[in-house]
Amino acid sequence: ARDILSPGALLLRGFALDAAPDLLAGIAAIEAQAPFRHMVTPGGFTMSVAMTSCGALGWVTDRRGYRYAPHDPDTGAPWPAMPEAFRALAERAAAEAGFPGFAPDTCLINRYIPGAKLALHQDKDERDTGAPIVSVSLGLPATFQWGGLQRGDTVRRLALEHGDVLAWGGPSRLFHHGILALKPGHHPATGATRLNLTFRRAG
Ligand code: MD5
Ligand code: FE
Repeated sequence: ARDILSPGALLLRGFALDAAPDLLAGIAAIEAQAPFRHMVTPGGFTMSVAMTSCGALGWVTDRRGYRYAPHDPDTGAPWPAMPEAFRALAERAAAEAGFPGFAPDTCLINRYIPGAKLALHQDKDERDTGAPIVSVSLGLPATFQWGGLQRGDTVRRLALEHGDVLAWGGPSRLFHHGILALKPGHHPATGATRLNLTFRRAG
């Protein structure tokens, strides 16, 4: 199924189901090189979501701010390469949503345990916001919130499940969004966690 959420924003239910085992194997290999960590925001809060990255760049935050960096600050090593299965899925999803030729240079991997959440925010650390963002949900379901360009715009809620893919581009690219606190549960593919892959063109 293919639902248009707003201009340029598409929900592809189950689009990543076939690729999910390969994606999970890829995450296991990446986390062996670049472990999940809880980063600190510029305001001094430790994030409840654990993160790591692959690709030429990785998203990082610390007291100095949010940015993309070519090296993992925890190890000093370059981020692990983006697996071909990741890149191919993101390109296919973007094309399906009307953004052919998407060439992500980073994939942020978010890991949620029960209670973990991501407050309403905009993704605006990327150099070129003309490129779309592709997001893949794996494991436990979550409630996604999405609003509009303004912080005060009406916020809608959407249940995201294992294998669901969202593509955000065009006028929706800078919409506010967040994830409500994860509810406890068990998923056969990921156990007690939710994993999210976010593909971006950051550099
Ligand atoms: C997640 N991650 O489920 C979400 C999925 C992040 C983040 O938000 O920044 O790591 S990304 C969903 C997204 C991306 C870009 C635009 C919009 C939503 N949007 O306009 O709603 O861990
Ligand atoms: Fe975001």
